[in-house]
Amino acid sequence: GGGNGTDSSVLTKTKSKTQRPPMYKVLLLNDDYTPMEFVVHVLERFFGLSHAQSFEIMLTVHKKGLAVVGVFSFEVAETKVAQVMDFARRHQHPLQCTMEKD
Ligand code: NFA
Repeated sequence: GGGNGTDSSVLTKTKSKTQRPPMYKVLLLNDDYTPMEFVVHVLERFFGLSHAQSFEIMLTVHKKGLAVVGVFSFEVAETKVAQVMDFARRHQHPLQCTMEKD
């Protein structure tokens, strides 16, 4: 049978895979009202991206409707989503940020 047992005539190896934590994509969603400069600022501030990278991702969100901003562990992704949502809410912008399993 399977594994490394002695119960069958055909021996198959059981590959021991090192366990990695599941990763989560953080997504930014387009809307009609949040200023482009605000989105660029969010990307620089909470994702440590350069101004050029931030501008590029902002334009992708604007044109395609959404973009992946980064891929993180569950805890880090959750924190980034909460930070962005809170910052947008405090500035009264409808910007939406969410996460999904990679
Ligand atoms: N679509 C927004 C605008 O035209 C800009 C924007 C980009 C909003 C990315 C949200 C995310 N002002």
